[in-house]
Amino acid sequence: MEEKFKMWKNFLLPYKFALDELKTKVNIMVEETKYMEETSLIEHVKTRLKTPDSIMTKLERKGMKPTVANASENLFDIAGMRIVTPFKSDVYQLYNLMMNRTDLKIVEVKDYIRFPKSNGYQSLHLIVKVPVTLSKGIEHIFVEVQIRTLAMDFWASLEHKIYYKYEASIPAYLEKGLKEAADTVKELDDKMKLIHDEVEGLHTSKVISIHVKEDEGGRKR
Ligand code: 0O2
Repeated sequence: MEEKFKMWKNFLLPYKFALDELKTKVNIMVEETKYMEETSLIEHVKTRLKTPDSIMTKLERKGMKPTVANASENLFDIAGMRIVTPFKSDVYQLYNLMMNRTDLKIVEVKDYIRFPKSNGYQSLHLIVKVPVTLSKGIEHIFVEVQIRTLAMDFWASLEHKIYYKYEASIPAYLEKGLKEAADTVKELDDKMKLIHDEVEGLHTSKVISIHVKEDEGGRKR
């Protein structure tokens, strides 16, 4: 038993390092954007490693033997990162920044924002290959990255709770409520972005109007 525990712990170590590496890269992208555009692309970032138990359960669900080799070859969400952004445009800006990096390789994209799931779930899912330098050499580790807005995240957390409470068979009236809430999330995201852009625009015109007054030497006062 002890031996098995050690084997899984050893297997999971590079996945933890991949999350550490990716966190640093995301921080750099966010800090740089903050410096250049005076805007913050993220609200918060969370990471998680699947436990050996949940890895084994997932492999068995997929009809595979719960071995380390099968996990390594067939599971791409052992390491997971969730990035929560203020606005939908930030999701795609982050995606572009990640795509343009030579030290990351995006191998799969599932855009549940453009194409939401039938229950209303929205999020951008990426499988990213992250290089990790170990004493034995470089390993490329898969990390599942979910990027979504605060509003999408709020919806997904509630849906997740309901899904587990009802063991995947959610009553129809709750399903309908969740679908309606998902539509509201979409509207809210669009409206908040409009208001935000409006405020940014107002801010700019205010600065211009002060500048004009100064240029006119106060004649119109
Ligand atoms: P956890 O505990 O969050 O990790 P896969 O199951 O990965 O082989 P799938 O289902 O095609 O294949 O993957 P997909 O669509 O990329 O979704 C994987 C993860 O996205 C899920 O992981 C959830 O975290 C999230 N997700 C997907 N659909 C929904 C949804 O309808 N509602 C919510 N709340 N989250 C969703 P896990 O492993 O299910 O759970």
